[in-house]
Amino acid sequence: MKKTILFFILAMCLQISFAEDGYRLWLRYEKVSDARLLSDYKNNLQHIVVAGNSPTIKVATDELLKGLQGLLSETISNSSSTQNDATLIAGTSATSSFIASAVDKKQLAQLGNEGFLILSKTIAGKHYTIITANTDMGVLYGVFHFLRLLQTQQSIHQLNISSTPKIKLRMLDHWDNLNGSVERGYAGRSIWEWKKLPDTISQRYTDYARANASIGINAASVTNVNSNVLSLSKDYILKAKVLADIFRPYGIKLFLTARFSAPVEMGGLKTADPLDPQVQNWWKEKVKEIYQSIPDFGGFLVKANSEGQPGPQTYNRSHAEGANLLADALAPFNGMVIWRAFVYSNDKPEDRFKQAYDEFKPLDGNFRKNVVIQVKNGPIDFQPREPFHPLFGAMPKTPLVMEYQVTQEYLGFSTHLAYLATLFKECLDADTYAKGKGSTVAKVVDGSLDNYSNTGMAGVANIGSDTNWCGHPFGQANWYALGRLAWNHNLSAEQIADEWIRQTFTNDPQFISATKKIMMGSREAIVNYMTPLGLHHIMGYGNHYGPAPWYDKASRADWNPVYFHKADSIGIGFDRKPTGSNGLAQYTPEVRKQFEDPATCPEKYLLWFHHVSWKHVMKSGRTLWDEMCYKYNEGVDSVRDMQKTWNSLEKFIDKDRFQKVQGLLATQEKEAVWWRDACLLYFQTFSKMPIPAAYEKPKYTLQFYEQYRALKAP
Ligand code: GCW
Repeated sequence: MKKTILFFILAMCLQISFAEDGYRLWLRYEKVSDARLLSDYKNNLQHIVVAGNSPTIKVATDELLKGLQGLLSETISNSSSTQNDATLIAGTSATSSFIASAVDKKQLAQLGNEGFLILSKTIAGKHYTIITANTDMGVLYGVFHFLRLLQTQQSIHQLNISSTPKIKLRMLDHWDNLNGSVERGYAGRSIWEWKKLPDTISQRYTDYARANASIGINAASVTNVNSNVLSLSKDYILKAKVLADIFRPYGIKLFLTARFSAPVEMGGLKTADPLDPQVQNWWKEKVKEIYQSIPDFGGFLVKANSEGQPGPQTYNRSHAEGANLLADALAPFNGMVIWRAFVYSNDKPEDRFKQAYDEFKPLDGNFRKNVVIQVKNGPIDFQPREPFHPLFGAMPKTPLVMEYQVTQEYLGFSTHLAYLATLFKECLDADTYAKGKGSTVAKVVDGSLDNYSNTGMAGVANIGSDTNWCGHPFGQANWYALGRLAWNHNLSAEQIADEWIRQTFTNDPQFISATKKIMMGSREAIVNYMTPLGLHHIMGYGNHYGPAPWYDKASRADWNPVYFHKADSIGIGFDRKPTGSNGLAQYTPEVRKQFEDPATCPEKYLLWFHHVSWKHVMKSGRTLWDEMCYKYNEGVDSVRDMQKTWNSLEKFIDKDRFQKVQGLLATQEKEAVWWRDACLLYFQTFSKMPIPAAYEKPKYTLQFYEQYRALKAP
C-alpha cells in the first residue's frame, strides 16, 4: 500500500516537473545538455553582479538568476556586495564603476536607449562577461540576449556583441474585445480580464510582459481596432493603468484604440468633426486624463472609416485631419497616433487593392510629426501570399509602420502549422524601387530610405488564454519571429527558426534540422493547398475558414471570393493591368513593368495581376490548369511530408507537445485535402479540363464540399 502511494507521488512529481504545456514559451531554461559547455558555463558564471536598483534592474536580476539556475541546474549567487568575486557583471556606467572604467564610451554612444553590449574582457588576468547599455532597459535586453546564447548553447568566450534595434516601435496589436472575446483570435479568450481589473491581477500580465521583453517587443495595443468607446472611460483607464504599471519595468508602452466618435458617444457632443473646437477640446481633456493615470501612455491606434468604423470622412474631413486631431491632443505628452491605412469604402466599387493608396498617397506630408501610418504587408488583407503594399515607398514624408498578422486568420487558424517569418521576410525583402534598385520595404520600414525616425513594426497578436498562449505549439514561433525581426530584420527566417527551436524544444541537431525543414516549408505548403499562383480571398465567408471559391452571396461585391478569382470559361485571375482595374499603376514603373508582363511576373503572383487562360503555358511546360492541379497536390503532399518528418521525431521531445503537434498535423492534412478538392472541383466547372490521372481523385463531389462548408460556418 505504502509503496503504491509512494509510486503515485513520485509519478505525480515526475509529471509535474516534466509537463511541457507550452506555458514557458521559449524561456524554458532547461539544463544545458552538452556536458563540456555546461562545465564551462559553470566555471564562468558562478558569481554575478547586476548593478542598480530600478524595477527594470530587479527584473533583469531575477531573470538572470532564474535562467542560470535552470540552465546550470544549481543555485547561483548574486554577489552584489562583493563585486570582486563576480565573473558576470551587468549594469550601466552610471550604476557600476567597474563598467564605467572597463567599457569604451564610444561603443556605448552608438547604442541609443535600447541597445546593449555583451563583452568578454580580461582584466588583470581575470575573465569577465560584461552586459551593459546606456539604460537599465538596454541591460535587460542584454540579459535576455545573453540567456539566449546559453539556451542555444553557444560559447561565451570572446564575446563582442553590440546590438541595437533597427526599428523603434516593436508592437503587438491585440484585437481583444472588452467582453473577453478576441476578434480573429484562435487561442482561447482574451488574456486581459477586464471585468476583474483593477482588483484582480493575473500572473499572465507579468509573464506576457516578460516574454515580450525577451524578444524586444516594446509596445502593446490592448484593445480591438474595431473599438468600443468604453475603453476610454474612467473605469477602463484605471484598469489599463494596472497593465501599464506591470508593463513598465519590461519597457513596454501601452496603447489604446480610440473610437473616433467618442466625443459624441461618450462626451455627449453633437459632432466628432475634427475641426470643431469642442471636439478638439474633448480629446485634449481625455488625453490629459489618461496621462494622469498612465504617464508613459504610448498613444492611440485608430481604425477609421473602414468596415463601418467611424472616422473623419463622416464630416467630410480627410484621414490627415482626423489623425492630426488626436496627434495634437497627444503631442504635449509625447504620445503618438498610429493611424491605419486599412481602409476601403462601403460605397466605392473601386478595386480594394487600390483604395488605401488612393486615399493616403495624396495626404503625404499632411500629417503631424507624431503620426505614423500603419500599413498591412499586402494590399488586400493578410492573405497567405500577397505582393507588397504599393504604399511602401510611396509616402516619403510620412513614416509607415508595417502591420503583419501573427494570428492566422487566413492561414488555418491555430490548427495549421504555418511559420510566418518567411512571409514577413518576403515582404521586407521586396524591392519597391522608390529610390532606385535596392529600395526594399525593409528600408522603408526601418526609416533608412526616407529618413523616418518614428519607425515601427506591428503584428496582430495570436495570443490568448490557452495554456500555451497561441493554441498551436508552433504559433509561438510567429510571436517570437515578429519580435526578433522588429529588432533586427536582417536575421533570416531560418536563423530565427533555429534559435526558437533550440529554446523551445531541444538543441539536438537532428531534431533542429528536421523541424526547421518543416517550419521553412510550412507557409508555402499552405499557399499551395489554399491559394496557389496568386489566387487570393477565396476562403469561407465571415469566419474565413476553409475553401469557398464559389461564394457570391455577400452584401458587398468585394467580400465575395468570385470577385477575386474571376474564373470563367476563358481563364482565371484578377486583371490589374490597364485593361482591368489598373491597380498595377500604383507601383513604381520598375515593379509595374515586371508584374505587368505575364512573362516576367513571378508565377506566385500571376493571378494577382492577370486573368490567364486555362491553356496558358507555364514555366514548367504545363498548362495553367495542370499547374494548378500540380500546386494543389504539392500542397497536400507537403503536409504529408511534414507529418512523416514529425513522426520521426518522437524520441527527441516530450510526449505532450509531440502528440499535440501530431494531432494538429493530422487535421491539417484533412483540411489540405478539403481545400484542394473543393477548389479543383469548383474551378474545373470553368476549365472543363480533367484533373490529370497521376493525382489523387477528389474524395467527394463539389456539391458535398459546398454543403460541408455550410456546415462549418459559424
Ligand atoms: O482581416 C480583416 C478582419 C477583420 C479586421 C480587419 C482589420 C479588426 O477580417 O476582423 O478587423 O481585417 O484589419 O481591421
